[in-house]
Amino acid sequence: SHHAHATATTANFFKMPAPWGWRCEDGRCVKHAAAGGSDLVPLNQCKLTCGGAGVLWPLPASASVGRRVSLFLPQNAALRPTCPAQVCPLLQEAFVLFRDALQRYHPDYTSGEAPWAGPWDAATEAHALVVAVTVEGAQAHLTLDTDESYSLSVNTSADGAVTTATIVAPTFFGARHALETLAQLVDYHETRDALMVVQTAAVTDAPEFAYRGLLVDTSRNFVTVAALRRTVDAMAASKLNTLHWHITDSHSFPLALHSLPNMAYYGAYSARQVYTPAQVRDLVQYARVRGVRLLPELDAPAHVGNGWQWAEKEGLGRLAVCVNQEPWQELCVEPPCGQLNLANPAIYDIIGQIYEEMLDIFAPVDIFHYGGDEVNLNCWNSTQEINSWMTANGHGVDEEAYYRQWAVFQEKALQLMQKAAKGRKVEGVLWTSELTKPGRLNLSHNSSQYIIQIWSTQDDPVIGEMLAMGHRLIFSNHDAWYLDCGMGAWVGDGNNWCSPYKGWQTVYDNSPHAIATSLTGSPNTELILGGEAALWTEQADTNTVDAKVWPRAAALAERLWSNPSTSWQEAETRFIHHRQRLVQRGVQAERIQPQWCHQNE
Ligand code: CP6
Repeated sequence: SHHAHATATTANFFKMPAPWGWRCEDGRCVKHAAAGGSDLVPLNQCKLTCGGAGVLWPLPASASVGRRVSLFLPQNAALRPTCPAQVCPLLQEAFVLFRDALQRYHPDYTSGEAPWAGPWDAATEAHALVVAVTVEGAQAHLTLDTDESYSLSVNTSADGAVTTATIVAPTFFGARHALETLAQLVDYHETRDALMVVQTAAVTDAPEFAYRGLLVDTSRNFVTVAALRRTVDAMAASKLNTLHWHITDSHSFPLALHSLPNMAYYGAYSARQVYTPAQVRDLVQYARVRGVRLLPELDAPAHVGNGWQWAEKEGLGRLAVCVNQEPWQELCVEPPCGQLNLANPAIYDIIGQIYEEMLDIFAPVDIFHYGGDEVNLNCWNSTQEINSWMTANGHGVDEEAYYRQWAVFQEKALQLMQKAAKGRKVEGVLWTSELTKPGRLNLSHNSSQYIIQIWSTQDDPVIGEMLAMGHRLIFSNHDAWYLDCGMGAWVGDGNNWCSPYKGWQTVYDNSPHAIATSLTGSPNTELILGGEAALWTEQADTNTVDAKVWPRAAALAERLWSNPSTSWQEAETRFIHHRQRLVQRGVQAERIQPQWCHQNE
């Protein structure tokens, strides 16, 4: 072609066909070593034209994608919705986000509309992308029963003037996922300054697991609402559906409650480092249109401390004991510690009030996390007030007596939640702990109603025990899905309690069904709700969440959405591509490898 002998100048540089271009041959991208020609394309376009399943993340249950693309401009993408009245506004919002994702494919995007410049030929300017979405059901909030499936088919008129993407989904949540998949079948065309969309595709898709989560701790270090929003953006792009917000812990209590303002007044790191009820409500809505539920946690009876001191000054007695004390370091893992004072009945009034306001500002809450991890019996037993109370009430002070009172605490917490929920069903989650060992949890209620979140290693017999007891499980085994570690020892005591950094490969290859099968001989498909990666923030804050979480949490996302039978090697190219999309969404995701590898694969 006439391009072949063109000479690169700084003026024409970016409009020149790349001499290192790619070509599609038998469904594979083939590197073209000869000097440029018009059939040579950058690798991203080659991935699309060579069968766009090569760029999808997480991999759909079934997808076939045609090789041809059509050029179009983002202002010519239009929604044609069919939906129940309750979900139409959500769908409209999701489509605005879809259009924004398209704008972000432009390399010079900064905000709003990208600087599209052309010039374009008439066909490109006239081409329309019609997105016809049918949502069948009226469900507007995620639950564990929500059907997130969808079908997506892309077809293009014979004259090439209109590409129609037809989406059918039982719920808004499935339709929203379909828009994410469709956005992945679009990319920027470098030399034409336009978008390209595949002309044909057929995708049917549904998640393997209903619960696909990410924990963010905002107590050890504060994380701004803006950073939480970015986290939700990346979750949406990866089809994760639950942001488990470990809001409070012993270190700080940043949740500003109208009913109990003293909690944050005493417990926040500073007046700025708080979440107001209005900010929380906004974030709940922000997440909802992105297909994400917020799952609030109030960790108790351990992992409390700062924030609870006000009660003593107001004559309510001590709500928390061992606060900021170090002798508990060994089991608490870290100072400053604290645990609720079992001997003070006021703790139940206070957590009841906190639950009530949390249900209000996070409404509608379908799952609540009670924490319930890492109680240090030494703290309770060596606190005179508690020790005397145990004896005076005839409980005794041996180890099992304390475990029983811990179980009584969880029972009361559950009842307070039920009262606060006013008849609505709120599922409850507990961490694995000494309490979840066989025989300790069951009191008057049927304890298997708890969902148990596993944080111990994948070989821990507790997993089999929990399944035998009929508990539903969320996997967060720390040997694969804890994302916090990596910088070595922390706090200057040489106690490096973190297990080593988990690469995305480790995250990807960790399979709940495989773990359950190895422990019990069965994948226990019904009881395993899914999994969750965790960012504890002893060593992370606003500035570092993006790179610590992403793209590794996207590896989790494919494990939980697609549950691939293959391991990470098969996924690497797609993963690198998805990481790039996360960056385009404004997330400062970690780099996987040099760009050189990507261009020379
Ligand atoms: N905080 C709380 C933590 C941890 C847990 N709960 C934790 C324990 C061990 C490791 C990492 C984190 N920091 N509230 C356990 C669920 Cl390795």
